[in-house]
Amino acid sequence: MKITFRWYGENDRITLGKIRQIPVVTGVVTALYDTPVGGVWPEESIARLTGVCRENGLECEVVESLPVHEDIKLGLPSAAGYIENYKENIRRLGKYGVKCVCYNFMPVFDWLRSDLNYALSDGSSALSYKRKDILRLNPDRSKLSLPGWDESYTRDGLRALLARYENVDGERLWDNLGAFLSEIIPVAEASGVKMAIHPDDPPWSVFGLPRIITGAESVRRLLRLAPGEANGITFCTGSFGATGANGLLSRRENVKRRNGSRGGAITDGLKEIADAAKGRVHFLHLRNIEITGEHDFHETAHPSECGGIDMYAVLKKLLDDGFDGYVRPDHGRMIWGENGRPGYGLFDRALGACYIAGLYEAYVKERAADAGKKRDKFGVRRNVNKLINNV
Ligand code: DNO
Repeated sequence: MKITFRWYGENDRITLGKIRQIPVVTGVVTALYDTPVGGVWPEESIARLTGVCRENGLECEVVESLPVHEDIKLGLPSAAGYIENYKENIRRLGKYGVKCVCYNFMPVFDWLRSDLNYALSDGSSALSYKRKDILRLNPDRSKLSLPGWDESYTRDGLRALLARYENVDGERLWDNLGAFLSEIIPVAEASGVKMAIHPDDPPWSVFGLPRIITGAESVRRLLRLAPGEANGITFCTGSFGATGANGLLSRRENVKRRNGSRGGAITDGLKEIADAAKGRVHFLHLRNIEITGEHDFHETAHPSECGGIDMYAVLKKLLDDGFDGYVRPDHGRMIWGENGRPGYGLFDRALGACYIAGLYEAYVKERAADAGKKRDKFGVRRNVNKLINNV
């Protein structure tokens, strides 16, 4: 498992020099931000991007995100050309050493929150989602500028796009995803690139648009759409966890359970997703959240005690199942007066990276100790028997 950190390219205030000083991080997760969605990423830009990371002592093996053009999600005739471009991007990225590509299939919007500065009791702030505040927004009319959105939409452009989705329900979206995957997965396989779809965030329909990557059943269906190891997922704890349907516990219940006789436990819902995705989790986003109501939650610091997700239990389950991909601390809070890109400040994410490294070290050492014990129990005895028999 490799611990990585998201970097927004050369305009990111958080420089590679700073990221490099986070003791456990070996690589960055990045993208090109100046090519319009649907275009082909210039090879010189990819070479420069991966080169500058390496010069700074960091690997550049994960691209997040390689956005999917809306025409592909809509299944329009123009999708064919955009799919060709997408394939070319995968080939080019593979050529420059990228091994994992994170993307999503959410119509129009990427992740969505109602408040980017939700105050936590310790004086820090985090991202939050309140259903009633979202329902009050009309993306068509209100002046919304959220970081998950493509800022290049004009109000009219957005209105026209939303209108196009009126004919696209969940099933149509699945068909369009299937058509996309059957084209790109073979190219990814041939290019040594693993495709890791990001779950919908939050995992329910917003503004009447369908959202389909929401839980275990969706993962099973996704994997059926295209054979091949390259067809996999980003296991995002905060996205999958945001719905009670995936069995997230409240923080209080979670702490009780951890302190109880059974010790840390992965919830049944997250376990089912992990089981469904076994062998196909290529990327892991560790983010903790607290559910405060039906379709209401806010993000928290990464450690298990701070939110509803038992991070150790999730990581252990994935590692026990053979996960050996990339992990990154996902959204952090704003702490120590930092004023940065929502969810993507330096300080709290750096704390998150070290926390993940701590969990991982404990896991690896526990495993080694267990293996040692087993050796003593069987290996040593067998050797002794052999010695005795030889005498
Ligand atoms: C949020 C991220 C997502 C993710 C995209 C991948 O912070 O996890 O925006 O990058 O959905 O396509």
